[in-house]
Amino acid sequence: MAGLPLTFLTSADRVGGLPHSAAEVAVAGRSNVGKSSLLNALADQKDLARTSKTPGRTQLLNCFTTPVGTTLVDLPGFGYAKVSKEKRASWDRRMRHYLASREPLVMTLLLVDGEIGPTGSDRDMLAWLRERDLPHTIVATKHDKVRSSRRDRRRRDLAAGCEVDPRSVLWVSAQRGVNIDQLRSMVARWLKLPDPPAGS
Ligand SMILES: Nc1nc2c(ncn2[C@@H]2O[C@H](COP(=O)(O)OP(=O)(O)OP(=O)(O)O)[C@@H](O)[C@H]2O)c(=O)[nH]1
Ligand SMILES: [Mg+2]
Repeated sequence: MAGLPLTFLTSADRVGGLPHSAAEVAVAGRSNVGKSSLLNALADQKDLARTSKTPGRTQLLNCFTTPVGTTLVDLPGFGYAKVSKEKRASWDRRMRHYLASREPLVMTLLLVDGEIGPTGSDRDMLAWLRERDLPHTIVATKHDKVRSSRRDRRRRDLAAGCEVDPRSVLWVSAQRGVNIDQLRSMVARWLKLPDPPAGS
């Protein structure tokens, strides 16, 4: 499947600044977990979303649109320790307010670092989503960073930490393209994108 047809539309500092949407998917996760990199991999575009070695790069609600009027939002990362408490609290509020109030939101991808996750802040986020019955899918990132001999164990530990079945965790690598096609099909369905022509 080809890259998802996503175009940058706007960066909003609050939910009210986002456009009308027929259906929206959000990408959430700790700072530096690989949200923006994953988005670029899904779209098969190098610089669609800005990525950085410095955590805390994405601070606004970055909105991308599709040709069918649906949208995808790259959220600010949570749990970044190196900014002031106030700043962290303000990003966190913005993100939770968005998740709790954004009407077109049909799915949140909760990214967990495949090498180290889930952390306490990941588990907090997961509990918060579950409490509110918000639809979410756990996506583990950075598959390429874990040695193949360790992956089964890592998958089991990650799933146990998230209290889900190991088989339900999709583990991707934005860098190597691992399982990106599978995630693309899932996101395409949520975003109501037409099936690609056979053979493409
Ligand atoms: N090895 C490897 N590194 C990755 C992968 N995905 C992301 N990274 C690296 O992880 C770092 C953070 O990636 P970003 O995509 O900017 O992370 P983010 O979650 O958007 O971070 P914030 O915007 O700060 O919340 C960068 O140095 C990326 O190159 C991956 O699949 N494999
Ligand atoms: Mg980012």
